Amino acid sequence: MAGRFITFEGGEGCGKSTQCRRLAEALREKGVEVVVTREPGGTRLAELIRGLLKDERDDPPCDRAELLLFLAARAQLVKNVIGPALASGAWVVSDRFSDSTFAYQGYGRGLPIDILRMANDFACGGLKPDMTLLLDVRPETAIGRMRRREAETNTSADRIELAGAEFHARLRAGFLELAAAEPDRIRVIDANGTPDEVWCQVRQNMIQYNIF
Ligand code: T5A
Repeated sequence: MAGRFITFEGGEGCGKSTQCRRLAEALREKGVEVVVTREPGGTRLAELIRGLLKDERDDPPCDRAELLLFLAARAQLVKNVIGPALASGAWVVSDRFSDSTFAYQGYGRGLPIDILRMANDFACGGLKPDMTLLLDVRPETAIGRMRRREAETNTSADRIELAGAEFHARLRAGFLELAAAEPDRIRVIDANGTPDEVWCQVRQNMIQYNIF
């Protein structure tokens, strides 16, 4: 079977990483070769860029610098990891990809979407996911999960997580608008429930690939 490129998207605390892991495990149990990655990150250079983007010290990147850093990380990830994996017939499951740029830097930061699309196409050579699972959660659900995780892991919110309620509301609306524009590719999943409830919906969306 040909490789597929599946991405998970959503706002903070929506549970993407949890469902990425679960999908990868389930695919491997079915004998599918799977490469799991995340954005920003997934290569040595992209992980270094991730560190720069999350740096909490003074002189945070301005909106355009932030965009270009995300795109540089993506260009490297596509060239060195995602492209070769798909070419070899493996499935790629990615925690975030281009739709995060449109939502965060476009709807969130207010950079023009047409420029983002052009720059993003240049960065990733026009590569698009076969399917994107958008995990949609109510703001109060997301905040509750993030606070719980901070308490459990003794960490604090990062620069982007702290961007404020209005920013996060624009993000959520932006993601839903992206999904409405491409309903075949972007599937909206109600991610307010338990991990098992969310997984049922993820699995349901995989049915078209005749895997489960
Ligand atoms: N970004 C990224 C941009 O601005 N532009 C871009 O182009 C790209 C690619 C990445 C940041 O960069 C921004 C977006 C982000 O702000 P990150 O650290 O990778 O930073 O952050 P996130 O991608 O937001 O990932 P998180 O790990 O913070 O959140 P997840 O992956 O959504 O959630 P997950 O699975 O780790 O779960 C969070 C907590 O909730 C629990 C988990 O156990 C965990 O404690 N949980 C649930 N609890 C109850 N019910 C469920 N269904 C649960 N699912 C998970």
